[in-house]
Amino acid sequence: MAALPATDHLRERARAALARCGVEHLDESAGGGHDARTPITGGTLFQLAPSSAADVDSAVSTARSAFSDVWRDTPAPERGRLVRRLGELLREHKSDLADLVSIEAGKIGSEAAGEVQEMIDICDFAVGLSRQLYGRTMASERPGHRLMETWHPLGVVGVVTAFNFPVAVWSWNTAVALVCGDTVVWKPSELAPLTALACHGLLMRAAADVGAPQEVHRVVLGGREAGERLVDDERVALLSATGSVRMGREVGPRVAARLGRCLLELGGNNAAIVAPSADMDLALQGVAFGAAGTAGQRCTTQRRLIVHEDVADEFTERVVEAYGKLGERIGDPFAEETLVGPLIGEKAHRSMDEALRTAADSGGRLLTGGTRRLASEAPDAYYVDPAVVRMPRQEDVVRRETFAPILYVLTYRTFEEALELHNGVPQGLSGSVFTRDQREAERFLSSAGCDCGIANVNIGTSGAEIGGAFGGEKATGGGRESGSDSWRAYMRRATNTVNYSAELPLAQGVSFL
Ligand code: UN1
Repeated sequence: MAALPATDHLRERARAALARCGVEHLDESAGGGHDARTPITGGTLFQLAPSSAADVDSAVSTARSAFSDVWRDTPAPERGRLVRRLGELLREHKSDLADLVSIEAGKIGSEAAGEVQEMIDICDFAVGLSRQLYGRTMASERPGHRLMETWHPLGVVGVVTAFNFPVAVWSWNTAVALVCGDTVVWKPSELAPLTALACHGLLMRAAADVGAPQEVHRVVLGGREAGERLVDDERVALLSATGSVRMGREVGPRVAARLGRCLLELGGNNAAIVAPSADMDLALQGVAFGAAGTAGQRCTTQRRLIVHEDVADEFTERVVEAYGKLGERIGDPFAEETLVGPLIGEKAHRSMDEALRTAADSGGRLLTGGTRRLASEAPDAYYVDPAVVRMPRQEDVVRRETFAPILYVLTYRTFEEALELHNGVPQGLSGSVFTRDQREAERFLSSAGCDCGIANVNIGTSGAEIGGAFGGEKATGGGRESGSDSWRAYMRRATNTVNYSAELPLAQGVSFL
């Protein structure tokens, strides 16, 4: 592995990018603070002061007042101007934000830039949406009556995000919530506070530029406690949380207990089926990016390959060969040739190791990868060769999501068997089939086919566009964010009946008085 950049260099690069995004001053704590680290070297960049309970409360109060005093009554197209300005600033600062994403999440340059592009795209989408928050008008059963639905802002939206898409997922929620008339309190991952401060800085600049109140958005930093305060705060009308299934199982019931709304985007355990008729070159590209891209740290990462037994040996060999080539391109995400950056940290590496051991104990055969590349100058950085493991059956370890680059290979004989394996996991985020057989493709997309929120044909499991609704079923939590009509989750619906006649007929023909 080529030499890694020094932590000092990354710190200065981060500082410069932050300053350009309007964050001149970091609230650094002299000890006892929370480390902002980079997985590139495993080194500490800054020590930041976490938000106290009082800070979280005051962020919610501020956002709540901005909501009720100004924002909910600001016309939606006017609210769209704020998001349009944010989109412009994101374009201007694309490389600054991409640098920060690489530094904090370890993404390679093109993926970091892609993540920022995803933010720009959702801003464009949300600006259009600001003139399209349509309600329906229905035919009333009564003469001289109008029946319709109107949509109204909800209130404060609490946004809790994960390290792996530190900025895109925030933007899906925030761009849409802001045009819907909500205000936002964001708790980013503890592992990615710097990207959050930069986004907040740009949004504050956008607000100043268009004359919108800056209080529409607040950031709180910290770990579990800060998140819990948002979860339990009755003033948070919608809690949108991205993270593990375990986190969702805690958050969901707590928000439900106060009858709040929840939007959950939890773990995936995504599979691609490769049928004998597939275009194998295309399938190989889709599988390599889906399984090894982002070092296996997307919710949409492909974790299982379900390949027909007639083509299993040949296709798996090609995957292993492709992984061999990737092996020469693991390392510093800022280096042009790198395709696989670091794991986020020691814990991720430990889970990967444990999963590989459990898989081996369950009859799995490691075909490639799994070894750590130790960089002598950065003993706390975790670079690994993406792994491929052939499994005799879909054992428990395969049914769990391990947030690391492990691809389990399973084989099938009939398409029904493939579907059964595909759906035979607790999670339901994304799935795909590579086939040239139209019947298989349609069957996969049918009601009895893939049971995920995202189902693709001849495209891998990851890399969704923002225009569609993003999210999954079963243990993935059921939430939908980003495009299509996901905006409805951020608004409340009122059904209105207006009587413009001189009579008062009752519905269902009821008579009274
Ligand atoms: C995530 O991993 O939480 O579809 C989000 C994708 C990206 C978003 C992933 N557009 O892979």
